[in-house]
Amino acid sequence: MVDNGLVQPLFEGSVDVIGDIHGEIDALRALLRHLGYDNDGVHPEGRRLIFLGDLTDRGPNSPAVVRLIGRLLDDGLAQGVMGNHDLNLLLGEKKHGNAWFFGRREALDASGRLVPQALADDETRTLTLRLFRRLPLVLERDDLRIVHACWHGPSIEAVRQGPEENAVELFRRHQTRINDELERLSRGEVGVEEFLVSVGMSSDEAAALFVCRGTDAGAGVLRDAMLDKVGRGLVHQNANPVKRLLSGPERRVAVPFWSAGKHRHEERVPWWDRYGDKAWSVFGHYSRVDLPGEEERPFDQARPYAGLGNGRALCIDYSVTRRWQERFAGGPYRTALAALRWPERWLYFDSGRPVPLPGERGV
Ligand SMILES: [Mn+2]
Repeated sequence: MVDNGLVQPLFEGSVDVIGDIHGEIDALRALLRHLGYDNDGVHPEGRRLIFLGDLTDRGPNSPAVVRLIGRLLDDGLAQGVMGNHDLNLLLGEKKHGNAWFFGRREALDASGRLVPQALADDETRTLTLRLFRRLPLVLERDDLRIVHACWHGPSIEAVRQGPEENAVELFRRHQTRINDELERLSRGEVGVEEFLVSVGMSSDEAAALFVCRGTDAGAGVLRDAMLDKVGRGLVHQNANPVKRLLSGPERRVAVPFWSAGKHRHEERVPWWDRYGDKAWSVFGHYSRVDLPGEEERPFDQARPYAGLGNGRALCIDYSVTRRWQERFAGGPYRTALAALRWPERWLYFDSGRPVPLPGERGV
């Protein structure tokens, strides 16, 4: 097998895993200080840093985050995985929150207020893309697994086996392949069963993702559900291994809802409910903190620091991606940038408050 570098071994020894940063450089610096790292990212006990991806966008200073993390990687003091925001910039896609990269200021909500942000120049763009190209999709060792959004064995195997040397080529190959298969399905050249084999999905899984719950999912219903606009998007979301790892599985909802500026016909699947492995999986991506007026997130707000599912799937994204909103409102901050101290199993926050994981050592 060719080693494409997209699944890499995680550092041995003691590490601190840091969630999605989204350009919040002050929160990152404060968190590193609380964790005991000096300004060069050196820890007196030789601990090292792991970043969960989504390093930039929305926050005030993405260029500073890129420079700091690039230096830590150069010095062998940190590793990181790619997030969906990082991939979008590698793909050259303009998305909500990443106008800074293209040198433009941006209003992130309906108020029309421009978010104060450092904008990229050519040098920053080069540094940013160079940093993102270095990031694998997965880091792993026996006791600990690191991915941006979703640990999914079959997708990780597909990534491992890809002959591509980078995530963008791998992503595009699967995108083209899935489009071709969807065309063949729509022209009747393949049946539903054959199509599902080609995209690596069981019919039970496909029915659960593509057909609204409570609807009888016969083959004809399933076929139609994969061929309308929402369905095609969901096939890409769930069957492209790069998308699945970086933004997680999604399913169709019966009633569309309004979120982040558009009507959504799909919702995120809490994949951790079925996570049964012994190794811990640590990820970010899913904001755990609700701001006032937001739709409810799929987390038990009464147990904000608990592992999910069997307790060994741990999301450490405490919504610092929404801090720009809190800044407009004048604070205080309910969102946080968090780190998981491993193997000690304590959470640290940019506010300086450490919390032991419930039900684990130290409680
Ligand atoms: Mn994300």
